[in-house]
Amino acid sequence: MEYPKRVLTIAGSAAGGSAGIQADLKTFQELDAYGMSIITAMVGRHPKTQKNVHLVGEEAIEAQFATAVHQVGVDGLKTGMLFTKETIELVAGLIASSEVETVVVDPVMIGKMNSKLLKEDAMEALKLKLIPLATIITPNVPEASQLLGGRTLTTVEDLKQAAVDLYQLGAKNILVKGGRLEGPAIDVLYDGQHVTTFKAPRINTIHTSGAGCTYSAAITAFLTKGLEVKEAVRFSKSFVTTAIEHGFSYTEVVGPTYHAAERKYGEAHKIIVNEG
Ligand code: PXL
Repeated sequence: MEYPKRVLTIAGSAAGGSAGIQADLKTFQELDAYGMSIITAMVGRHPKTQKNVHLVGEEAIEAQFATAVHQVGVDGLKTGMLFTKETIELVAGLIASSEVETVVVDPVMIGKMNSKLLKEDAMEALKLKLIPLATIITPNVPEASQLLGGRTLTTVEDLKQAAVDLYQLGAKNILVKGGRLEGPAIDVLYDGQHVTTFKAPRINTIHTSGAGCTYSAAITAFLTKGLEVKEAVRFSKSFVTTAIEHGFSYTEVVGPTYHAAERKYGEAHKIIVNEG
């Protein structure tokens, strides 16, 4: 039997199950990858203190890394919410000292409910230590804007320029996701030579919690299976678009995307790919 590829997420636990580690593992499972996790922080609001982010210490992160990377072995990994400068530096050092080649960095900064997922003083470490190790980074519009010092991004042309400029940070591929602009959901990929756009229809829903986590987890799984970057992005955008289309909520607030949607309904969204 051929074993599934081993994929690792290094991210925050989202107690509600829609985002972070939980979204990543559900995505890995749907795409037949063997999911592993390193929890860097736990997100869950305490009813009395209102504290929302609970950190995991350095030793625990190192221990999880040793188990996943040195004991089981990792074919590809992604990073999500790392929250502090110290965690970013630790994780970047661990990745750099490993032989893992497929590294997807989702530069998570702000959640859908406006929760803060990265401390302000962590931005430099993200740019200087972690992003240069990446096969691909996957910022959304606010994240790309922050990485570019607060630049306003409103059109697809702006996203193309942003992708080209972010390439200077040292990642091999830049995917700027345009889901937060108006009109169709157009994402822009720059690989150092060519700009490619990926277009999906806009889906009229508020239930998109964890969509970014799901997208980058899918990219990690597809890259680890050996797909070229463009193909991995195309398949992943299709997967996340179908998951968004079937998003739902158990509560009155923003709910999860439905990770099982593509499998359950046998649908895959057609993504329109254009060069230049
Ligand atoms: O969707 C961004 C995100 C990532 N990681 C964790 C989160 C969230 C959003 O809430 O909680 C742990």
